[in-house]
Amino acid sequence: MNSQTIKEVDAVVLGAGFAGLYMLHQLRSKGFSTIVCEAGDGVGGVWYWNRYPGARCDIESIYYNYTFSKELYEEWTWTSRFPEQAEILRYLNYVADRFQLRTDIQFNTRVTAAHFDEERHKWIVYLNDGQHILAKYFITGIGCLSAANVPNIQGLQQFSGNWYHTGHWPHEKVDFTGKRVGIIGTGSSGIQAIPVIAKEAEQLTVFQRTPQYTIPARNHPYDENFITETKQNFEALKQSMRNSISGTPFAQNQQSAMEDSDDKRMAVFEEAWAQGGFAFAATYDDLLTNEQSNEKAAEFIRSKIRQIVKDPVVAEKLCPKYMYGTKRQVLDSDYFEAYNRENVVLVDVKESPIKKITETGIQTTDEHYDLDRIIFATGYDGMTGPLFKIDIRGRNGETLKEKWEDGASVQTYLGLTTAGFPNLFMITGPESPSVLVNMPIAIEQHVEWIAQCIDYLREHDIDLVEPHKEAEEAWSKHCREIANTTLYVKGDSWYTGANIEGKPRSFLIYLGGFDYYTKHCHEVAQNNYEGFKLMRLKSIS
Ligand code: NA7
Repeated sequence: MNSQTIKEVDAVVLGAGFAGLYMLHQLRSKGFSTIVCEAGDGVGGVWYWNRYPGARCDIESIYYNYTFSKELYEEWTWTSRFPEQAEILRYLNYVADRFQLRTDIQFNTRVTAAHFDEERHKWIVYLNDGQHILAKYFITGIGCLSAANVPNIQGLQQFSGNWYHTGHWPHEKVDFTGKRVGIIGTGSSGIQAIPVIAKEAEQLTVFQRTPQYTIPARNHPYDENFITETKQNFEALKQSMRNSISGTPFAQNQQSAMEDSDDKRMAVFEEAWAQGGFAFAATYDDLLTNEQSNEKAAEFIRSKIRQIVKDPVVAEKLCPKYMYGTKRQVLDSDYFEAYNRENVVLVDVKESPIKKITETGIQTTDEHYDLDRIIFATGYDGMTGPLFKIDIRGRNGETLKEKWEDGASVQTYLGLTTAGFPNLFMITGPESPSVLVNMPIAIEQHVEWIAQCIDYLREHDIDLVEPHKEAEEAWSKHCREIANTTLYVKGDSWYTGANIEGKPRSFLIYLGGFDYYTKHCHEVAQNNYEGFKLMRLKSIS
């Protein structure tokens, strides 16, 4: 490539979301020169891009934040149980200012490629302006759900109205007043947006391919005493989250759903439903391993949908028939209630598929729907998608995409590194547990491990780190073996890649528990980075 070196640093980090900001803070505090490249013009990552109406986090705010700084935890006060996008974005901006991170973030900078130069033993990180940065370490903090999926539906270019993807929402407010709006997709994003847009739009048509098991979030403002007590309890909270199975302080009930009588189980489900949030998922420990238990949970939620939705035909279309939890659990605020409004129409696109988009709306096999606006809440090419968007090449010019055969045979060691790509680290990479863990807590663990590793390399005069092939084969095998004992692998979701046409099916999340994962990563480090090749340049050349 004809490109100029504009800088040489110890590390280039991709993305200024939760991962990139903390990675920068950690590396800088250890004295490593670091540049964060961020495509947007501000910090926030997923919370910078996802500005659709109703966007909020579905992990409780007092848990969904950094824990590395007690002072930071005490300074910041969340207003409600489930924080809205704008509040999380304010928090991340506060963090960036509080730790003076902006000076080392290069905004409006998209990394197009990163090639490992085997002569210089450096990463050449190519930017969208044609220039490049040289770095010893290349660290991705680009999230697992950042490569938007806009389905290839014939005719989109002809549509005369505006269209949007929830993950690339305009920064200015989109006004739906008096508009006929169509929304495709009923995952977390669609389910959050639908009740909000329904209140504003003249008409909202929901194009549903697969219904969802969604649980009421039961969001509410926090009261002052609760916040004070939580802050006073910071150290215990931090430890319980960092040593937990899911990065939250909740204990999982250790019992099978089949051990309780029907009445008792109903009472347990009712209580969790009333409590809202992820309490439902924690009611029994075998909802995702035992099909009978799973069906009990599924039928409970279906019964709730039938109670809430007044039109029985619509209610039936909204009732999922696949196994509960094999798609990511969704939390909602008055989602099913929205279908009782006169201006909301549900179209089942499995029954009558979308044929094309026309100049004036969406044509299904049965009917044409006149629309002024179309929203794609169609999700993401998860896990591998963001990495494959960048031309990442390791030894012998091999791309990550080639090595992983387009995602059919992903191999990593600890979900953090991969053989053939020295000094590359992935925060929340495939085969790490992070997407099923409270993300900021998972990110802190990854970031601290990577920073300690880099520090160790400097201390021991080591230039390159790369996993042994056998170590990564064993890790990938271990990940798959655990996944295969669960029902997750049977579902069609972004977890398995089934949501993307033509994507090879594979389950790329470590399910052995965040606590075990953390302990294992720690032991690897304690054992002088067991499973890794640690190389000195003088012994290479
Ligand atoms: P999700 O959860 O992947 O949901 C995407 C939705 O879009 C889902 O209902 C899909 O149906 C639907 N979809 C995707 N492609 C199409 C086409 N071609 N036609 C019709 N419908 C389609 O993405 P979200 O953005 O909602 O949530 C992502 C994550 O963000 C979520 O898991 C949380 O972690 C937060 P399908 O189910 O594939 O049949």
